[in-house]
Amino acid sequence: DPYGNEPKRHAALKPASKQPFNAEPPLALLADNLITPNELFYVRNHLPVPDVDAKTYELEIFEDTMNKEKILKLNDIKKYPKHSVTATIQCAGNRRSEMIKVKAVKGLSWGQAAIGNAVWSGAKLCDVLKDMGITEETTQALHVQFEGLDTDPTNMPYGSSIQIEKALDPHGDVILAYEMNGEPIPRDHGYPLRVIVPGVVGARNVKWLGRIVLSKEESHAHWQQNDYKGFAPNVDWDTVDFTKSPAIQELPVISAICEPGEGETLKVVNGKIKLRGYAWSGGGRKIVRVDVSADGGKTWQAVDSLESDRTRHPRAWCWTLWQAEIPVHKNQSNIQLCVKAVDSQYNTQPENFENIWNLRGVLANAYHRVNVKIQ
Ligand code: MTE
Ligand code: MO
Repeated sequence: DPYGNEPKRHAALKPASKQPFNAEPPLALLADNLITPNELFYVRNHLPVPDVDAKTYELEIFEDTMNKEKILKLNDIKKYPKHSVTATIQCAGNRRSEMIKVKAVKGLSWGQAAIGNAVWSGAKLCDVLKDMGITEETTQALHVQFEGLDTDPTNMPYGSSIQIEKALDPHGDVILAYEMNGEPIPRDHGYPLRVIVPGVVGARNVKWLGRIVLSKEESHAHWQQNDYKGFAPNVDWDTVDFTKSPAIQELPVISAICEPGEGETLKVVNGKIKLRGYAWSGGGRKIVRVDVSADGGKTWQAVDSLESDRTRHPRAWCWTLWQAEIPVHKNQSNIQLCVKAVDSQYNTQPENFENIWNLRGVLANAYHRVNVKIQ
């Protein structure tokens, strides 16, 4: 049984699938902590979790255009300067369950909690590469491919790739991480080593990292070539050509209301109700504003309370938690709450899912709408 040796999971994680294990925490809990506790961090596994022995673990790095190779043990990686980065990781399919309401899509029906924020510590990939003599001046590689130690029944590992510019940029903060929130990375999240690519879609943050290949070509893996790409709403499974869209890298701006939840009945206090949630943008863009509405998006107000870390654009990898108090009229019984965020490039979110529907249900970042009753 390939799933006979899975790690223990927190009872609060709600599985979207059990084998492979995929689960998200309750949305209300997500807004409690700027740093998501390890045991409540969403889990997205495509394959069984490998059981890796840190003592015998080896990472292979191969540069194809210079024909250079290096093998590193975990202790070799720990000799490089330890760098910590607070980075939010989000699955491309986060909030897919809302897009599904427009029309069916293929993929796990994630709610709004396939996202989390953690402090990741390890060696900077650019330091390790520099040590191998791999720099912008020397390499002709265009992509950095990552392979996991998790394999499918035909022995193919999970894999994906990022662009070389991101990997070599010291301000890109790409990390070979062995710690998550000050602890060894839990098995579900990539023990003993995972690559963290801040600002970039979860799928490229490869867990149980076994091999890195610098190449003129992108990863040939399914998850780079035939998955995690966006398409126009008219493209269906009969007409889709995966070679026609680029692989998703940086994610667009997104936000969600974590509390109240859909269908809740709320008490009005001093003519106002309370909302909390998160907002985040990919590519190191900072959240500069969050707007909320209590009338389905007709009128808006900016929220006063934004909590994040002190990083700036274009290295703002950490999400923003927000809290708002919004006036409501007592004579209304059913209202629709909405949220949209604005990032440091003044990008904002699309109004509805009809315009951004795609067959894989990715990039689901329309306004988050929550219908509630007023007491
Ligand atoms: N890495 C490996 N080796 N295998 C995987 O299945 N899933 C990817 C990515 N890295 C995956 C992987 C996807 S799609 C996401 S969204 C994130 O890991 C999820 O990370 P998490 O489980 O730590 O939240
Ligand atoms: Mo994902």
